Amino acid sequence: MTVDLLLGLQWGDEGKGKIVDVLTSKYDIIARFQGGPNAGHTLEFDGIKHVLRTIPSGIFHKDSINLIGNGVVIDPVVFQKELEGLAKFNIDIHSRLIISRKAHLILPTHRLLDAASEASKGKAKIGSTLKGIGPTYMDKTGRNGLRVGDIELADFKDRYRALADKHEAMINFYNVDLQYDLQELEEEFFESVEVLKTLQFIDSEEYLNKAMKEGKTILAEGAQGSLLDIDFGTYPFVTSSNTTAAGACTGLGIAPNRVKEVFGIFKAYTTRVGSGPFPTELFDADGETMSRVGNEFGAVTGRARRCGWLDLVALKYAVQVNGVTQLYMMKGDVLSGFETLKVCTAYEYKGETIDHLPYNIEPENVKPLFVEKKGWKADLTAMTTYEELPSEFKEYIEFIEQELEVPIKVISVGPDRKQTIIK
Ligand code: 2SA
Ligand code: MG
Repeated sequence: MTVDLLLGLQWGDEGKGKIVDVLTSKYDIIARFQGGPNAGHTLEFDGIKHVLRTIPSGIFHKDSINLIGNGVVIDPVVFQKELEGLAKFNIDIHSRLIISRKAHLILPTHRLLDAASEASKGKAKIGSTLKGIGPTYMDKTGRNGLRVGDIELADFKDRYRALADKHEAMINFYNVDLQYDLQELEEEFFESVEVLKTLQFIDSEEYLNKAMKEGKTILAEGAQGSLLDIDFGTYPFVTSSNTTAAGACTGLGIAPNRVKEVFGIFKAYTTRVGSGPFPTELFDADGETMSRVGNEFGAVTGRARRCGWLDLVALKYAVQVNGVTQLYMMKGDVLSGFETLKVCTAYEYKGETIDHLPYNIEPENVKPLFVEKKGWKADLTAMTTYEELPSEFKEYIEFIEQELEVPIKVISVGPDRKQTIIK
């Protein structure tokens, strides 16, 4: 059997959580392969809104197994809170959620190091979520990290101490003003580790490959977006993991030839939270409308997301790097009411017109070139079939399909599970 991938094609917050939730009934296993509690995957159903952080978005379906892969970084403290938040739903977490022993642990000092690093950068800060993501992946690649499997070792506390001491020295090195009570943070950490320990730890690569042999279906759920990929994103304003398709192979232990469909999720416009270049960003009333109507605030940090027109140059790049086979378009409903819509189809770069993403997309190097599309007035949120959609919206969709050369199979017109149109 094969694996399907679901990825965000922009700077995150495309609506991956909703789509995984909609799709899960088709899959036996939902697996997260990278990122950590920097993610905020929002799901809405039966009038309930819920934000997931580390736990895969299939957790609300009673027949699916949810797996946290080796490529994910787990903060036991945030994870415990996430479990507490799920308690009211009466989910049998212990039979539905399994965790790779090879996933790395976020220590309280990783969070502090994240804050110290950001403070030391001043205006050049990444705009990280301050969840300790960067420092944890640094320890992973630097071969210093602690993994979930280490919790089962007799000398876990010693290993913890050695790493935390090293971190303290590093925090001091940054020489920034940071107030914290490490003892308190550590007490909280070790309490949460006990909670984490009650879950099933597995060797996820073994588990998944065996499951495939047995004919089980797997959906790999990405977090953040392709333009935040550590290799292909707008470096250094990126996250610290591979958010693109290849990340699913390394983050789960799945061979590339096992991957079948790659579902690329994108918003009908563009948003970005945190620092870094954003060629189609708006600073006017149109941007404000997107922000307000789309309720564009970080699901984790509450930060206002920057908004702008759809950028097909960047999307084309993401489609290519991921090998996207089907597109899912989110939040088309937010664009209702605009007289005209702009779509960026090329950049002016060093006096030339280009249609690919250059090395440097800082505003002084890149000017977006737009085509205009006619807007529509109708409220889309109650529409349930493609036929019902206004002709201008259909033209917008078809234009994007032509430019990206990939079909748009699903159109989301609202946050609820039910507000999903299959084309
Ligand atoms: P980090 O914390 O080291 O991964 O931050 C590095 C950059 O990656 C961005 N990033 C995100 N962008 C969009 N959404 C994310 N998740 C939350 C959400 C974000 C929030 O779903 O809304 O609540 O603010 C996410 N996580 C990381 C981040 O903004 C940095 O630019
Ligand atoms: Mg999000």
